[in-house]
Amino acid sequence: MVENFDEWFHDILEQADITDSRYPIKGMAVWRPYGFQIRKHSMNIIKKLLDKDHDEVLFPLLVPETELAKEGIHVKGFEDEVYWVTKGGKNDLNEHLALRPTSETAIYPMYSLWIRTHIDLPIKMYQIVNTFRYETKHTRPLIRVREITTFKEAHTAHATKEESDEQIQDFIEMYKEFFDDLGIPYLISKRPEWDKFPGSDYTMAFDVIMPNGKTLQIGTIHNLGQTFAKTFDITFEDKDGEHKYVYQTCAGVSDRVIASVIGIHGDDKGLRLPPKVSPKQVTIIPILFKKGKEEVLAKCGEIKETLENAGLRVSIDDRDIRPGKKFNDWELKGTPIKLELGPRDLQNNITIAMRRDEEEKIEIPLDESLANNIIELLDESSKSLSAQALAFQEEHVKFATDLDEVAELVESGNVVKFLWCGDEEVGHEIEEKTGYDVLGIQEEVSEGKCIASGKDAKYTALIAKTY
Ligand code: PR8
Repeated sequence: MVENFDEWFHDILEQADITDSRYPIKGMAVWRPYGFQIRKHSMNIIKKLLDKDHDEVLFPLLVPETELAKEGIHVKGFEDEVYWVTKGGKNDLNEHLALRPTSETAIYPMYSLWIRTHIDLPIKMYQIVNTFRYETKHTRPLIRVREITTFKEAHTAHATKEESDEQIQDFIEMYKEFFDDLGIPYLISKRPEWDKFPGSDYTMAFDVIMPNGKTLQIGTIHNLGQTFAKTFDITFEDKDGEHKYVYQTCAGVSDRVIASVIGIHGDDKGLRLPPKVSPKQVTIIPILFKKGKEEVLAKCGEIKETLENAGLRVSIDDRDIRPGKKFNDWELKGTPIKLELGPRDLQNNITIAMRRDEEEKIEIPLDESLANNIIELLDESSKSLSAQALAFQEEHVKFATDLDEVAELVESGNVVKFLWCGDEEVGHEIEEKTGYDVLGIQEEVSEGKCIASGKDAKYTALIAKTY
């Protein structure tokens, strides 16, 4: 799988019924029922986190050209990626309408109308919508798509710069909680100047290391300063009676989160889903013979009901096919726990549990402790997936002291930490010489020399092959 991760990833999406890329538009795929469920459960986690202090809203998909064009730096960043609606039926439209590549230019003109005084602040809103980007780099399902079907975008406005910086920290904590729930480890860094969000003051990013060593940016948080406030005239009357521009932030995650769940936890047999997002957490597989068939199925039904009453998502695979085939299918689909029940188990009043994350078979008594035992197994399985993923990340971040060593380590599947003076030209030089991307800076340092310029180092930074 590691040797050929891209192929594995492509195949598993089709085999496990996640998406179907045969839809006849490049970069746009269909969510199939199993994938849709994973997507739904993942979205529910982030929604729950946002609902604590954000309001959910829904803006139109189309953005007038005049609004999109208003913020010069922003539009420059997106101009090659925008899809345009230019006709309504047979009529040419007077004003071209953009399919939102992201919604700053749709939302902020409305913020300008809604925000009047300091009492209206802070304003914190989010929406989960589809956005469109005419990506010119190689498209890949979930990873780089042209219709981002699951774009969670949060947009906040504050009275002071300090509050906006605090909001960035709040988003970082929120994303940590989100990714922790999915068992996804991450590297957080501040993007270099040349890679920050168009129009922002600074960008904080979450990257994950995929099994082939390439990193995937799975979430970004941007401090927009007052740039958009000035463009869209978003002002408020402060306590002192003065009219001031707001400070803004925005933060986004996308379908890529699902890609990372699939890629990071999967193995040669298929998916290994964290219980929190798995469509079913327990799949019961009856072992049926002619004799005793009814009793076994009846007991499976009872188990299902008991577990569902305990809040779990459970299914019985009663298809008329060999049990071996069912086991393989559910290994492929990554159900966290399989429960096997045959006539002999029924006699002994037990069921055999198998966790997807390990080979061992465990006998579970069919008594009042059943639900608790299963919940405990799910919990262990969730922790073990997280621990394995974290161990992988820890093994794959290495420190290098010269550019040759950087190349050696990146080529063998690592992300590399190095000392950097922080100068932009030196950063570009490092990227040009190595052919990799500087992800961003992590900590400030007071000792050591820059890997490329030999000047005093200011930061530790990360460099990697990226998606
Ligand atoms: C913003 N505005 O837009 P961002 N396919 C899949 N995922 C993608 C793609 C793509 N083509 N492009 C980006 N992403 C801000 C924040 C509102 C919200 C994912 O930020 O352009 C990446 O994981 O950085 C990225 O981190 C996230 O969307 C947000 O996009």
